[in-house]
Amino acid sequence: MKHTIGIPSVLPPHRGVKGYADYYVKYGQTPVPSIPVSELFVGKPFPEGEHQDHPGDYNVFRTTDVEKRAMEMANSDLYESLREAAEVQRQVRHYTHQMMKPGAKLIDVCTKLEDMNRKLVGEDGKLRGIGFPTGCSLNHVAAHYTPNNGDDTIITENDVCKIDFGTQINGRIIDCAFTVAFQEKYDPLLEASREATNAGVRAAGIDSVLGEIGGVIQEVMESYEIELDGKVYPIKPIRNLMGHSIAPYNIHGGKSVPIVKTPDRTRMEEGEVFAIETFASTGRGYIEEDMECSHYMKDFDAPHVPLRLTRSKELLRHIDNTFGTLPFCRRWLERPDGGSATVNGQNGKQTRYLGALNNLVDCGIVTAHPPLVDIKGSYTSQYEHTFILKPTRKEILSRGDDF
Ligand code: 57R
Ligand code: CO
Repeated sequence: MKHTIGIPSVLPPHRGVKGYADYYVKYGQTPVPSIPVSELFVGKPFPEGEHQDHPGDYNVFRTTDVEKRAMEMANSDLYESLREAAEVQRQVRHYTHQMMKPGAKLIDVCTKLEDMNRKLVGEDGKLRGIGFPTGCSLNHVAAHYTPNNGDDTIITENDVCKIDFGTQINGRIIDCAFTVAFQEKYDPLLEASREATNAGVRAAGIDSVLGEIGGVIQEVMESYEIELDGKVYPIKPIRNLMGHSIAPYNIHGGKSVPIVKTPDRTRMEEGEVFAIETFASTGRGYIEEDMECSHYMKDFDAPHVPLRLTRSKELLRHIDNTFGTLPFCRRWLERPDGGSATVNGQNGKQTRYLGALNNLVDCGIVTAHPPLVDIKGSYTSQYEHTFILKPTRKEILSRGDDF
């Protein structure tokens, strides 16, 4: 097969992305990626994301300001970690697009995606690895679904699937998401969240007001409608789901970016990293928790509670060593490596751990994050990008030729 840069040599089998080229072949990567991204850029800088100016007249001075430019030079190590993680994400995304066909088993998609993520990032315990479990939520399920072992769900022609995954280096997490569908009728639903996310990202910058970004997102989202089986539905933002700031080893860094207009006057600040994600729905535009839980996370400010049960103590030690405060899922605990080969070798598998896990949840050390669902019969879509507010400009780290 000949690989021409810029012309897709592989077309996506689904409708959620603009198309993609195996652009990374120009960096020396194999068509099916196999080389850790760090090895592709020895002695060279990692590719940059998309740069945009900070919006607002009051920010115009930044692009040329000597002091702001000097600060940016001083931060290059941080930007290199983020850019490397973002390049891993783009390559994992390209690999994933090819797997998303009707008939694919979701647990296989997630396992292959995660194994590729581990390989390309060069998994090394908590220093570099997966950022959080791979979401592959279907239809009315908006977020926080990944299969537990024994779940044989297969993606079908009629499904709308949100792939949401993370990569981290030195605790710096890149978080991105896109939606997969196979039927043309879903295009407006996908476009609504793709364009709303892009509008939210464009409106974001130093001193942007969070509640106003929500207004921009809402306006774009609500300009869409969709006809499904003869009925026209307005497309709504899911008003209780939000984008979020990202801090080191903390996927939810403390600030939330609403996707509807709110009175929140909190502002974005220089240096912050944000993930803007928008969710479009044909349902009520409001989620609640439902179904079996797969996602868990140790609380960033977990209290130090003396544990009575040996099994709980041992599981907590395993979580501390393997994941720290990064989210994890049940599938990972049940791998031979318990979630990390560098930390546990092939002797990390947790067995009969569910009681201990529930005990850690009851003690307030670990939080359970069950799937978040809109009403049954509805469809939801999601797109998400991670960006950093650098002193002179913002950089949309996760931007690729796919979305
Ligand atoms: O993107 C425990 C995870 N994230 C995995 C990923 O915020 C994340 O609006 C968090 O595993 C935890 C939100 N929640 C309301 C119910 C308050 C969500 C939006 C979805 C998601 C998964 C997310 C959120 N916050 N951080 C990443
Ligand atoms: Co996110």
